[in-house]
Amino acid sequence: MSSDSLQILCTGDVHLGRRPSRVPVERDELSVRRVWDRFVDTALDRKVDVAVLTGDIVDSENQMYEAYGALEQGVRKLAEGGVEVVSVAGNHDHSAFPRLARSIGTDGFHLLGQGGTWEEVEVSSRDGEGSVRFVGWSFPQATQHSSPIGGLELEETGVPTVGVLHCEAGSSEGQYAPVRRGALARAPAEAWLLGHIHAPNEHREAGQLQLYPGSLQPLDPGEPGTHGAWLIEVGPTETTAEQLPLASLRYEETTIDVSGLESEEDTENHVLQAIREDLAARSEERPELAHVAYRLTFEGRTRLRREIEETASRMKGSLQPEVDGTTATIEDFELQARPDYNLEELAQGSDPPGVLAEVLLKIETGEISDEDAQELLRRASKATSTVHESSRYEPLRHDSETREPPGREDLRSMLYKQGLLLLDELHASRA
Ligand SMILES: [Mn+2]
Repeated sequence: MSSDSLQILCTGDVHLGRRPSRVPVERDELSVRRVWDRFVDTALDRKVDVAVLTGDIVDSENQMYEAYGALEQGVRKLAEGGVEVVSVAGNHDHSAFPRLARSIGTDGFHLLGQGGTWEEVEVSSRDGEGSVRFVGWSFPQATQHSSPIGGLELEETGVPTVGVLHCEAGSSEGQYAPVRRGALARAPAEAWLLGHIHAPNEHREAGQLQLYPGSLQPLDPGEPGTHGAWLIEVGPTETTAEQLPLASLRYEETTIDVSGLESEEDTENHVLQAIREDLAARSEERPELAHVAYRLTFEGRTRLRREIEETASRMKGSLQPEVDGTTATIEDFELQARPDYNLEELAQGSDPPGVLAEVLLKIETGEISDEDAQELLRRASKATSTVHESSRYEPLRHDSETREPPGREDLRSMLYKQGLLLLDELHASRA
């Protein structure tokens, strides 16, 4: 590190108080708290100049002395160890952070932009050779429907500048501080360190770094891949970012080809071997990884679809192999493997399997001008809409992923899969 650059360790969306879903609950090393402690120790060990927290460090309000205590302890430890802490509040911890600011005071801890205003602070490197200006804005309440960037007035001073903000970058509307990337890029700043989106994303807009560090520990299967903190170096000519994979957990999506399998036992061995091989590679690459939760997709052609379904269901509940200290579970699976019989041949017959095969071919090829296929889609659409509109599932309609009922393509794929399972049944009962 050159003497006039400044090192930052950055994280956001830690959600202290939440538990990662669909992993063994008794495993303490998978808790968010443990990885937060690792973040604090890493900042101290590496003697970084600043720790930046981009919001949602605590999961939610009026809860959990435990979660708040972990935040307070970590921040104190950093400040006392000579690491300046620069933070903003997110939608989840809009009141936890101001409370922390009141209890810790300002020495070494900077909560920027309380009450939804913009605020600056200049921090020097440990050796006093370099300094960086931080500018940030905090959520004043749990939602913010307009872009906060309009209120930012930032003078150019010649000091490298880093913006810190919890927001939905790249959105023009939303309830969590929607901000256009172009608007961020127009601010005279070398980099933006952002929070709210849990997927890590190192984006450059017009040469400006716009970094989402992502959740520190992944919290559910929707957060696959490598997670951890980010090391940022702000130098006189460039700003670099590097991910430090501190997470003890990984959600992984893996495809397994089941073509050519002969028996149920074969299936179990094949799945186990695929997982052990993947696990060995990941464990060697990252010895501190404690657990991988796999979501398996079975592909290929096989006559063992029913057997694979049963075997995988059984393994999902019980399997827990270990390789070099890293354990694994099957969190879920999807059977996309196709039967090994020939639908075209079957469709020649006029018996029930023949009629069903004919309909499946039409659904598969998308030949939905056919009247029977149309009628099927209509009925499927009606059935799923009824469920979707049920008051019981009302909360799901607030989520962008489940706001709309299944579309035509989803329905077609659902019908196709169900049809194949029905065909398997017909075959089995005939054999
Ligand atoms: Mn958030």
